[in-house]
Amino acid sequence: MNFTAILLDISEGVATLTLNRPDKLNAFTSQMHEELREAMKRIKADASVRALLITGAGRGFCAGQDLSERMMDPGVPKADVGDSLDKNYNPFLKGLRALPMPVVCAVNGVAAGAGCNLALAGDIVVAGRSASFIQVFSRIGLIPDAGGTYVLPRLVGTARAMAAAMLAEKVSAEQAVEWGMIWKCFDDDKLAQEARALAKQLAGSATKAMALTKKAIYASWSNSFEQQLDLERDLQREAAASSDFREGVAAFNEKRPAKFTGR
Ligand code: LHQ
Repeated sequence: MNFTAILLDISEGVATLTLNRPDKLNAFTSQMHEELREAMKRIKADASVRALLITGAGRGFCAGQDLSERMMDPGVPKADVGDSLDKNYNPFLKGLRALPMPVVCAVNGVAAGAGCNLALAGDIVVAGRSASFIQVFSRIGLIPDAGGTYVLPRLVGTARAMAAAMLAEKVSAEQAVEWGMIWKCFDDDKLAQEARALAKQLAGSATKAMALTKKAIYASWSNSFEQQLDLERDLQREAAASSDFREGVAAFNEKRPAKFTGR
C-alpha cells in the first residue's frame, strides 16, 4: 500500500508517523485509518523501531473526524459512527497503548476532537507554543470519544475535564503544560527538532524497561496500591532479566555510557 493520507519514515530507531492532509488540518478519513492500520503493522514488524513519533503536516496536528465523510451526515440512514469507533479509532488507540515502546506525540498545531484525544494518547506529549487542544465534540452534539472521557479526567481532574468537554474551549499549549495534560511545550520553530531528539533519546534507551514502565503506569489507573505493588514486582523481574539491565549496571560500574539494545 502506498501512503498518501499519512507519511511513515523509519530511521535511527524512530518510526515517524505524520498525518498528511494539511489542507484539512489532517482530519481523519476512512482512507487515513486504513493507512494507519498498515503503518502500525509495519512498525510492529520492524525490529529496528524502538520509539514512535506522531505529528501532523502543515499548521494543524489533527482536527478529528473529517466532517464531510458520509458517516457524519445525520441525514444518511444507517450511518453509524459507533462502527467507525469500533473499526478505526478504538483499535488504533488500543494499539498505541499496547505498543511495547514509547510513543511521543508532537502537537504542531490545533488538536481537536478525536485529534485531541489522539494527541493525549501519546506516552509523552509535547507541543508547539501556538498549538491548542479542543474537546470540540460538544459543538456538534457529540461526546468526547477516542479515549477522551478516560484519559482527560485522569490527566487534569474531573473539574477541568468536565468543563473542557462541555464548553469546548481552546486550551493553549502552555495551559496544557500547567494543567499536567502534556509534558512540555517548545517554541514552534523548535518543536520538530526537540521532538525528534526526544524520540531518538528514547529509542536509544532501555526500551524493554520503557515498555514495562508504560504498562505499569497505565495499569495503576485502575489498580489498588496492593495490586500495583504486585504488578511492579512482576514487571521488575522481567526488566531485571533483560540484557539492558546487565548492561546498565556494568556501564555504571565501569563509568561509561550504557549501550542499550532493547533486549
Ligand atoms: C475540516 C475539519 C474536519 C473536515 C477542519 N473535517 N474538514 C469520530 C467519528 C466517529 C465517530 C464520531 O466521532 C468522532 C470524533 C470526532 O473527531 S468528532 C469532531 C470532529 N471535528 C470537529 O468538529 C472539528 C472541526 N473543525 C474545527 O472546528 C476547526 O477547523 C478547528 C477549530 C479545528 C480549526 O479552526 P481554524 O484554524 O479556523 O481552521 P479552519 O476551520 O479554517 O479549517 C481549515 C480547513 O480544514 C477548512 O477547509 P477549507 O477547504 O474551507 O479551507 C476546514 O473546513 C477544514 N477542516 N476541520 N474535522
